[in-house]
Amino acid sequence: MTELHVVSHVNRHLYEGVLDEYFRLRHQIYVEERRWTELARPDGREIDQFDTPDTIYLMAMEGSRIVGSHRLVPTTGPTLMSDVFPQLALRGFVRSPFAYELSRVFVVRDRRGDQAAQPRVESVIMAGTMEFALIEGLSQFTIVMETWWVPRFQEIGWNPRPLGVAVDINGMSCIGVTINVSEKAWRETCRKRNVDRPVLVWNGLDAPILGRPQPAVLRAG
Ligand code: COA
Ligand code: U4Y
Repeated sequence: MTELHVVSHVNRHLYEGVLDEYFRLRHQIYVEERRWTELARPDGREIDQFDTPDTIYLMAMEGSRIVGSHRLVPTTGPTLMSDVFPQLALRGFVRSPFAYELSRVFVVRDRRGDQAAQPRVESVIMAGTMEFALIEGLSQFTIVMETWWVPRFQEIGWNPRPLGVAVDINGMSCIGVTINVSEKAWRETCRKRNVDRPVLVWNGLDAPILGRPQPAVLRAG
């Protein structure tokens, strides 16, 4: 089965080759396939201002081949929602050490849909993303997404809550949402998508990896 590797600044030295291939794949998928041309770069790597040392990548791997990925950006710093599309969060955007923004989810072409792998790579990514959040004690995801994701999320037991109304962005109907992390949502994703075990791989990391800010009372002395 496809495995989902957790990659942070702590273990990225173990994934240098993989990461370079990852940014090339993003260029192929987002710039060439989806035609999000504002993301084009002359070096053929799609890297933006949210690829920082604080970013966490969940890499779907078949052996040494990347077959998909998901990006997690802390909401305590700049995010797509706060810095690029604040108009999507009329109710105000989330800033919390317990909330991460999800973006750049993809599956390589020959692994999409039902035919390629069982469970589907996309299922492993979604189940593994919820698994990651539960292990790390996160409470929420925020997402800037095209509206066609809403029924897809509902199908797997995630319950997107709109932060505003849908807005046209580059010809696409987009919306800002939050999604609560819960064991129930993880179980539902696994059940609906035939994922029968945890999928995360923590090479060179001791889970959980995210430092939590200590309450003031503990910092004092
Ligand atoms: N617009 C509308 N619906 C889309 C879509 C798009 N650009 N891309 C996928 N879908 C929906 C469709 O309902 C599709 O069903 P269909 O077969 O009836 O068209 C369904 O998703 C399944 O998509 P598919 O591509 O077969 O497989 P998947 O579930 O394995 O992977 C993605 C889904 C989105 C991960 C994959 O299509 C992908 O990597 N796309 C390119 C990257 C991307 O656009 N990511 C999302 C924005 S960050
Ligand atoms: C960036 C400027 O689709 N523009 C940027 C930057 C809307 C537009 O955002 C542009 C991206 C995720 C991009 C496009 O025209 C779904 C999803 N997310 C998009 C993303 O980038 O991941 C953003 C909305 S698309 O050109 N744009 N980046 N500066 N830096 C999704 C995530 C997780 C899931 C499911 C769906 O679990």
